[in-house]
Amino acid sequence: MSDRPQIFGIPTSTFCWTTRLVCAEKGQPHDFFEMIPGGVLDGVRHPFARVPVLRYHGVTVYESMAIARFLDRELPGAALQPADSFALARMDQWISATSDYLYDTLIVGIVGERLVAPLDGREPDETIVAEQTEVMREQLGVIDEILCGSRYLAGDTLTLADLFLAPLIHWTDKTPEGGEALDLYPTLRRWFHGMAERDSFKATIPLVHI
Ligand SMILES: N[C@@H](CCC(=O)N[C@@H](CS)C(=O)NCC(=O)O)C(=O)O
Repeated sequence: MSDRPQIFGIPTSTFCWTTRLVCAEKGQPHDFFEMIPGGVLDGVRHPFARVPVLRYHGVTVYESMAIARFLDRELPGAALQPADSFALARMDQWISATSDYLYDTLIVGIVGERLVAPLDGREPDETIVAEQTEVMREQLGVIDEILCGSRYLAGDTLTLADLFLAPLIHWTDKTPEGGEALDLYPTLRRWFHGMAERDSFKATIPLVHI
């Protein structure tokens, strides 16, 4: 039985990437196995046909927030969850907002139409792109305002919340609409630049060129 965290999923998935970032931030090696949503690999499956799934010491955990929190507690290395209850609530708040609202807009709406649709052999739906661009600008503005007041999303220390958001911004920046929207918010851009410069980010960045 492996004593390293084993993560099953797809490299481009932001949720999978976050769980890998947690391992890298803790300075702990992990093994990544490509498994499509709905797949079964080496006995590992997600009962709701999603990814990622973590297997560690023979136990499986799914849902990226559960995985991220578990890995942070379980692995040695600097804590990625604040001890202070208010800061912890802020972290949870931004993980939730990122995984729900921002994911729907940036990844499903913008990246899904601009980057994924052509790979699937279909034309981007320009109505969706136009609608979601408006929403994206508003949402990124909210994040920018937060980052004007603190270095990271939940205060002046890096937390899991930053590791949930950074992969979304990476893919968004690869679209024309996303790049333009990010240019409106220099503080958010600066935060992302800092995230992209981290060793953890460089070690886990998906090796695909879109
Ligand atoms: N709430 C889940 C969401 C995971 C999720 O939606 N993963 C995507 C990949 S980024 C997926 O498996 N999509 C497959 C589908 O929607 O059928 C988590 O946080 O792990």
